[in-house]
Amino acid sequence: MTTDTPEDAPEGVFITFEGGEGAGKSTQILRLAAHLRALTGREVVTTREPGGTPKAEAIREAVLAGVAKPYGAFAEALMFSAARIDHLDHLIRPALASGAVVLCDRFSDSTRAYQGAAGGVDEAALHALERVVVGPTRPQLTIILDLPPETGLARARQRAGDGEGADRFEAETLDFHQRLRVAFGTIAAAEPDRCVVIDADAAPDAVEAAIRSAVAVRLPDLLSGGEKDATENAA
Ligand code: Z5A
Repeated sequence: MTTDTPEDAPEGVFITFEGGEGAGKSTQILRLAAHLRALTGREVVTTREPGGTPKAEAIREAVLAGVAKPYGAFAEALMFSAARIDHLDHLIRPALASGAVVLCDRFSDSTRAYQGAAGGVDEAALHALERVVVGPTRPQLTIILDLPPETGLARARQRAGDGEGADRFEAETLDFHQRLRVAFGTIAAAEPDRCVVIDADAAPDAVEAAIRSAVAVRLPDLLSGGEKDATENAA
């Protein structure tokens, strides 16, 4: 498969969303996608990890049901990586090659945080795995939605309703979720050019405005084709 951008297409843009449970990633991805479509006229693809392709969605179902848990966090990292390989090959890279904007709900930072910092897998091993799996297909921008884990877990529980049980990771201890929050903060501090941390403990409209502003500042070329007024409103 070729990854060359066709001559008449703009370069693809890869943006990932990260954060703890119930941080508002899905909500905000849909809002940003609508905004970017209206403002730029570009094709905007929304997707998620684990998942995004039929094979990766099958892995998602298994891993979130806890199938790999008895084998340990490194085995889970391998499952997420297997899903990511299919997702990259069959959705993300082709979309970027065609010039689309790809908005992805979680990506390799989630492996670093969940299986690494919170799950105890050796950082160097995960780094090597990420290098092999992701290669050069790295996000230009990563939006980290930050909020206290208690708030995010309460949101996730409320959404699920009383009838549904927690999935493999929602069922982890509060301490695990606190380590996740620290881990995402550490990733942002280590890669400030790629990452921006947004306060997600605010009303959805306020979070949306902060995200639009960050995109306008960090990816000015993405918006340069859009109307000036709309860009100013977003900032
Ligand atoms: N995982 C991993 O361990 N390693 C990896 O490499 C990868 C993933 C890629 C995926 O599950 C799990 O896989 C995840 C990490 C692990 N852990 N878990 N569980 P998932 O996709 O089902 O879960 P999630 O990524 O945490 O998504 P989520 O729980 O759906 O949260 P969200 O997308 O960030 O939030 P939301 O759906 O937009 O909002 C949640 C609820 O809050 C909903 O009712 C909204 O209406 C509400 N909401 C949203 N924003 C607000 C604000 N601002 N105020 C109030 N209420 C709000």
